[in-house]
Amino acid sequence: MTELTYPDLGWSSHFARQADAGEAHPLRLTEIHRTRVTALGPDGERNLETRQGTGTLAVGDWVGAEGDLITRVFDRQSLLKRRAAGEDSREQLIAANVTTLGIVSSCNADFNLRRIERYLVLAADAGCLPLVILTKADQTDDPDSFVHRAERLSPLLTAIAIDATDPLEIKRLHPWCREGDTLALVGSSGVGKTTIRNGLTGESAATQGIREDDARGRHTTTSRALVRTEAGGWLIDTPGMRALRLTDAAEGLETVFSDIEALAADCRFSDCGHETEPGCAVTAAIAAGTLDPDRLRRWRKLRAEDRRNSETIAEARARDKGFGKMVKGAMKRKGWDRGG
Ligand SMILES: Nc1nc2c(ncn2[C@@H]2O[C@H](COP(=O)(O)OP(=O)(O)OP(=O)(O)O)[C@@H](O)[C@H]2O)c(=O)[nH]1
Ligand SMILES: [Mg+2]
Repeated sequence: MTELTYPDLGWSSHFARQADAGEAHPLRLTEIHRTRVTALGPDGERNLETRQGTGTLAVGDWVGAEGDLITRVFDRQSLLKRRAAGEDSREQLIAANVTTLGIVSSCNADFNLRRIERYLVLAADAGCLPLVILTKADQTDDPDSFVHRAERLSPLLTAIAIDATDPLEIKRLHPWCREGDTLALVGSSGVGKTTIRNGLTGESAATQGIREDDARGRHTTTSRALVRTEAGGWLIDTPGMRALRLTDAAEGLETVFSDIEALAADCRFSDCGHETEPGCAVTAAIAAGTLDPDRLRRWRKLRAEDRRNSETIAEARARDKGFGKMVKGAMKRKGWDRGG
């Protein structure tokens, strides 16, 4: 790889302000493994270790290190996180210091407005711009209809339909991955994230054919990685997500559903449930036809989910603490805490 400068790596005044005089050269994390991470600096790639465990680090993070040991993580410009899948209630970091979240879906059965909207909340909450990338435009007669339906979700949203296997069409994504930019790709398995990655970087990372029956792919990419694009910026490819579970996303919800939140502020009662209360501005807007009842339903659902997931984490922590206290108490009663 040719020599990289700090601006090449995405370093900006946001991070420079946090650096101490005489601090060792900061590095950017490109891959995270169970016990070690890979980092990139102007001098090239290095393996680093951490005392805290790698769970609190994200691909795209800027870190300071002494020798091979990470000593600090710079405050992030943006952070994408979700609640882990399955019974696990932990928060999982997806990527850090991302400028644009590329929400990848295809012009086929994968296209789902509710899922895209969920990713919009993720982007707004993380503090990055959303870009909807609709692949497999070559497999439909009317890619524009997919673009229009996606863009109707938010006035600030850009959607692009491309054939990701066509190098010329891939170039339309260059404005989002120029020098200093970091574009992270998320979406279901098989939608073409790695195909876009290969088109933008000139690499040939593994992609896989999808099953014909349900338009869903097998998981081909198994870990996240920060890679340089030919346009000069960075790209983070991620493994396909079966379900995105939001966590602590109240701010993102407020941004994506700002119209409903603004209406709710005009309700007569501050704790209005927008059901049958008198003086409800939300139900009035639905009656007047200015608010889509489906949008209200989606907002309710996401908000309920976010509250449930965010609470679960707090509760899990409280439970852990409670359990710790109980164990300590029992040990004290048995005299085990005095080394007996
Ligand atoms: N015709 C066509 N095929 C595409 C397009 N984008 C991706 N594909 C194909 O779809 C399949 C899956 O693409 P991948 O890039 O592996 O999908 P992915 O999103 O990285 O999947 P995971 O790594 O499992 O999350 C491959 O066979 C690609 O060649 C497109 O725009 N048009
Ligand atoms: Mg992939």
